[in-house]
Amino acid sequence: MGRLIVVSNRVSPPGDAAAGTVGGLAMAISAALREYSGIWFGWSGQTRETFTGQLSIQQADGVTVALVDLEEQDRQEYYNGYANRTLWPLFHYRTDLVAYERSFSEGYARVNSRFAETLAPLVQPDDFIWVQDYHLLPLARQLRQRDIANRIGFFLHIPWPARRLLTTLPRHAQLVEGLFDYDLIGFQTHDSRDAFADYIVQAAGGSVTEDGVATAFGKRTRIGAFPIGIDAESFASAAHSDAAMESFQRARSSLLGRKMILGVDRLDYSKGLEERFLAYEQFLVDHPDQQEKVFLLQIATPSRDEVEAYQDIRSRLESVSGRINGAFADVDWVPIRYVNRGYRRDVLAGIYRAAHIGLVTPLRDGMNLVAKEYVAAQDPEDPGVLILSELAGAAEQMGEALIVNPFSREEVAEAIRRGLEMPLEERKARWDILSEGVNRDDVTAWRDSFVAALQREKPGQDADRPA
Ligand code: GDG
Repeated sequence: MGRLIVVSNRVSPPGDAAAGTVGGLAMAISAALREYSGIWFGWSGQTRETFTGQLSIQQADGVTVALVDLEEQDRQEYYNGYANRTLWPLFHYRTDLVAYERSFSEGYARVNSRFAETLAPLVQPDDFIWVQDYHLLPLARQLRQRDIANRIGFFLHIPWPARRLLTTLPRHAQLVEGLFDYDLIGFQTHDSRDAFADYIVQAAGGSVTEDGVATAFGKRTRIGAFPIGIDAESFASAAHSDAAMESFQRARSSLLGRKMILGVDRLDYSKGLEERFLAYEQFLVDHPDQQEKVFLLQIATPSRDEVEAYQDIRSRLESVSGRINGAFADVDWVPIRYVNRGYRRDVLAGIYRAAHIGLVTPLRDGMNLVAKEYVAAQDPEDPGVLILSELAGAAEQMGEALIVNPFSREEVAEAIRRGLEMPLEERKARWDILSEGVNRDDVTAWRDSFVAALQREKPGQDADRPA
């Protein structure tokens, strides 16, 4: 079998993952590359005056990392522009935040072409290529134009939007047609897969078979749901590390008999943080006897802060949490501890374990790995309760959580009450099932099922063959 070449916008070398400072996607990719000796290709995060296509190559843990610098205009138009101001809000159902600027789509096309131009000379005939996420939807097309006939798969980490939303995007058909140059397109959920199929049938006049062969634009590809998981084994060992024990003790001793509700998110409007704060406020109003007996610890790590919508949500959250704290706090109790910093992975695992409730209420989310990490970190003899949004991809797999509509303050407030009162026996019964799923459907299962499905496809042929 050939090498695996993973392509993603940003690259986190395995060394960083071991240091415990990277997010869910990076952990997943490191795990995939540990298995197959391969190359991880992506943007260095650096810019220079003019694009040279020069690669910086490093070796780490059997993985070759190949990084390319972009131009400042690329960062603005491709990364801050089309990726994070057009596609991200649209695919998360925030049409009110979508910016359609011609320079953004030009920058997006340019960077995908630059990625292909730089990557193509590295590709050997037996390699298979796995492209990650919404930054690189047109990359296969760009590679095919450079005569790369290898198997190429694509995995979308975020939701695929409903047809009526996608059709608001200028040149949506061109974007979707480009995807047919992949041999396999993976989604997080059946829901996303079905939304894609609906577009193919209703908007593109194509067809999709039961087993996922999609035909349209005179081409065919295969689609499927491949729900991503966490690296359950390494997370379990992080949860038993000295650092985790220490952060667990520190969090628990700060409780003073109170119960802790925990949120952990990138600071992003898709995560529903404002709605979460308001639902928690509703809980305090509905249950005055619970005031001073609980608190909400919200860890929100700043993200994409060059984009205005992210600056806005940050200041809104400061103001809403400040208002709630001002209204409810007492000399020795603050209802919301709102923290804008990141923690090491092992420290985070200890904090998860100390929380009586994991509150995961995104308004839209491809999967949501925090829900899975929260489950993985619990004490089996005294597990906490997961409250999970029905609009997170994870809800398709985690039906034993308390599933809520994140837009309903009443529902979330009621789930908090239920979670706080849930008897040990019920907590254990729910957790047993959740934990089994998190361990079984982990990142290894995700990687293996995607790679196996990609290898079943004939390299580069299905996409070219007339339908
Ligand atoms: C995208 C999709 C999909 C957060 N704070 C800290 C920290 N984190 C880690 C969490 C978790 C990861 O970041 C976040 O993953 P999510 O899945 O929740 O969300 P996105 O970043 O939006 O990821 C999402 C994912 O891709 C994978 O496909 O599930 O739907 O949007 O792992 O633990 N990690 C550390 N310190 C922090 O303070 N170390």
